[in-house]
Amino acid sequence: MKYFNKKIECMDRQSLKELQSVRLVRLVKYVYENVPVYRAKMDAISLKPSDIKGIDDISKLPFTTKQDLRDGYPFGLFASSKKDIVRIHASSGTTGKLTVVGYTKRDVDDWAECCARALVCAGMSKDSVVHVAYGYGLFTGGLGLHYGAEKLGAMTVPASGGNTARQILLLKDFKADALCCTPSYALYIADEMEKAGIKKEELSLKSGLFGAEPWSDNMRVEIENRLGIKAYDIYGLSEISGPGVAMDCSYQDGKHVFEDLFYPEIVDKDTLLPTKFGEEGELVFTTLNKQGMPLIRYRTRDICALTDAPCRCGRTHVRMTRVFGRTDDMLIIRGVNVFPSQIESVLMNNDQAVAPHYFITVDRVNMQDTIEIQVEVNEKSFSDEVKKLEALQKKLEHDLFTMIGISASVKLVSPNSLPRSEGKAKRVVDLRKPLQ
Ligand code: DLL
Repeated sequence: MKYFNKKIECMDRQSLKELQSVRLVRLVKYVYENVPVYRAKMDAISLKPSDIKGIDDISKLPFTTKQDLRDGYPFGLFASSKKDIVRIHASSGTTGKLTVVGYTKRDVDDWAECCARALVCAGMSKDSVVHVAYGYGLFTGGLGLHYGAEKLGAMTVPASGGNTARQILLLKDFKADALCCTPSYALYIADEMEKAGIKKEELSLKSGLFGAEPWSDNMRVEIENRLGIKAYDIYGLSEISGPGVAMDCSYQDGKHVFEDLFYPEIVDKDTLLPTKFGEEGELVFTTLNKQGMPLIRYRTRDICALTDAPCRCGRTHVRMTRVFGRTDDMLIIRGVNVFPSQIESVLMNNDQAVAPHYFITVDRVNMQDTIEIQVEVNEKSFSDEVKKLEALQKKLEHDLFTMIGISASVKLVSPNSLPRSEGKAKRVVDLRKPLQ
């Protein structure tokens, strides 16, 4: 069995706990002194940094939420001064405002280490060719795995997303060993290869590091068969760092959470009380070593369970199950995080033509997510000629793509044709089968 950092990844649980304790005590003092939001939250419950003596005290600390990040937009939760921040990433917020994350040099390095560990979990080494087809930019997928692959010493191909014909050409000609992208894009690549008459044997791929969206074991089997590879599940979120918070090992029986850096808890999704290993609930993380924007008990909204059962791979870090769902209304469409409120605000930018009544249908066709948005036009636009209505539809589709990054199909419907509800409006239906 190969590891990137055996000492840490296979550390005995007692030593790991001691390391986590030292880091947590240091972290709490650091945020109390440097982040007014944390100081205020702790003062409000009369909690002093000295009350936190070790990792077992973690549940005394208040939670942090996406709302806190939104309130502090853009840099309110940063603990380092701007001169020490070397990188910014961001992901969707609930109302179009981005959730911004800042990294110091050490943060970038720790994150690269996590992605290097993840690549080794997927059988990669410094002799490998790693093709990164996650998007580069504010999204953490591309640059995260890129830095990890470079840290490992692998030959790194920064393909980024899109232009699938070229991706296939590069995969083939550069003899990539690993493909990093969303699972849905991996299937799309397989489809395009089939259409172009390219056989999986013509590629040299051995592994895939797939994540950024929920996927199932059925999908894993499909990808593995169609691309002739082993498909690994990689988990992460920008707020905590990016990809590489947790990663499948070769036994593919839960993702090891890199616990020396990210302390995971599962809390009951209603009471928010800590649960026991094996119980399902909301995943909460504390970043134990971050400087730029450390987070204390950050509520991910992802539902899953943790296990501390020993793993045959020798890694001692706990494992998380697949993500079963979310506690908020965030949708993930082909890897892109979308809140219905963002869609609404794009539609309402065109309120001279459309009414504030819409209905979103998410589905999965041939393993690809689809999203259709029905929106009522107002009386005035309804009487417009067809050409004008077609132009409006195209404009809305274009706006949704440029502002949220999703290819949605917009269907204009007549005024008063969508169902009205008396209580809370139901505006989204997700027909994708629950993942198992
Ligand atoms: O998706 C980071 C990432 C990039 C992870 C590349 C893996 C690979 P965000 O855009 O902030 O970050 O979205 C984070 O995506 O809270 C989950 O709901 C979901 N997610 C990420 N990985 C997985 C996965 C990146 N393996 C949100 N399985 C998270 C299920 C996942 N859901």
